[in-house]
Amino acid sequence: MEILEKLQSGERLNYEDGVKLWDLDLFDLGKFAFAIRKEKNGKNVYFNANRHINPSNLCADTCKFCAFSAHRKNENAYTMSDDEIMRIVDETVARGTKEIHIVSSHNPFVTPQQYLGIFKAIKQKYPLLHIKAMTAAEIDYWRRKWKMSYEETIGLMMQSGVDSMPGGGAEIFDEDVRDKICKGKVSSEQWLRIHSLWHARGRQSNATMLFGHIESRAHRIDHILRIRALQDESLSRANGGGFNAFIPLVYQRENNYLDVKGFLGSVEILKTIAISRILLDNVAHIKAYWATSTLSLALVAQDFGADDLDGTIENESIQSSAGAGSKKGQSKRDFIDMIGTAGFVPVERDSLYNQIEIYE
Ligand code: V47
Repeated sequence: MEILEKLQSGERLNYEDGVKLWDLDLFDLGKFAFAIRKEKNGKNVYFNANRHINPSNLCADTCKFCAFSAHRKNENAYTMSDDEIMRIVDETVARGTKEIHIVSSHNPFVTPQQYLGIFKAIKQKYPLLHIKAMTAAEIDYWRRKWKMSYEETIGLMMQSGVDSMPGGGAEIFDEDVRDKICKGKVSSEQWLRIHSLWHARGRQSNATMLFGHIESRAHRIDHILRIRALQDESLSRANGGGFNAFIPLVYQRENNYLDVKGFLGSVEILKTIAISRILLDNVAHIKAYWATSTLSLALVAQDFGADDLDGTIENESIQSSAGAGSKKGQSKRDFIDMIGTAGFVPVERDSLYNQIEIYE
């Protein structure tokens, strides 16, 4: 089989090759993906001590897959005060959290100055705490709502203490699917441009892909290859900017308007992770995000190309609103024990993949 020969030779695969990868069985894909994972990350399984904060769910946009957002007339709509946010940060820092991951809705009643003020206050109080905040979707919302250019917003984020950007808002880049699932939100081209501008400033970010809804397998290949193309461009600047990790997010089907009946099984999820590892030769890390895959499968995924589990999270609202079991996070102890039992080396990392502690 020609595709097997190409995999054996290690040559870069194109779109047609990528589509053909689906014909291989899980163990063939796993074998090649694991070899790449081993070369890039050995037997390390990375995780970090992080805390998700979602300051508001009141959203001007209506993405069909989202169970988290609420209209202003919804009795469950909430917006946290600055004091509430700081209280969460104080508590979590006292527990040893190293990264705060702040993603909010597109709330028309919170000004950019207010939102940026929170980052500034956190950074002032905790200069060593890593702030991962502002998805490309939020940055584009500020363009639509507050007429701010991407460059302006990125400059203000940097001045306010944002260290890296999360990978949210990418969904699926195919324009037809995007029109059906999140019409009006940041376009694929805009999402990629925003990350490119952030990388051009020497900064790092992540890239996600929401899969298992109405997209096809070929759409996933197209998505992954658009990430790879941008990463080529970003790495060619050699200024430290680029994607740290690719994160395939398994679609959760409860409480939303997409009306997807079936649920992806473990084999399709593992194949997607393995194919991501094989195609993304220029992205160092593949995150099996336990919140959407379950921790058990995220551990198995380490044998199929992934090398990271994300973090302890502590409290998660976006995916758990749609059915994921991530509301309360995971303990570091469980991560360490389970990674060890799976035959891997647990490595606590910081947000940029510097190793903090190796638990051997
Ligand atoms: O972009 C929304 C997704 C994302 C659902 O950068 C859903 O380290 C599944 O991007 N089922 C936001 N997913 C979260 C995100 C993220 C998460 C963890 C780590 C990082 C990182 C980024 O949540 C959105 C959207 O794709 N999402 N609804 C759902 N029903």
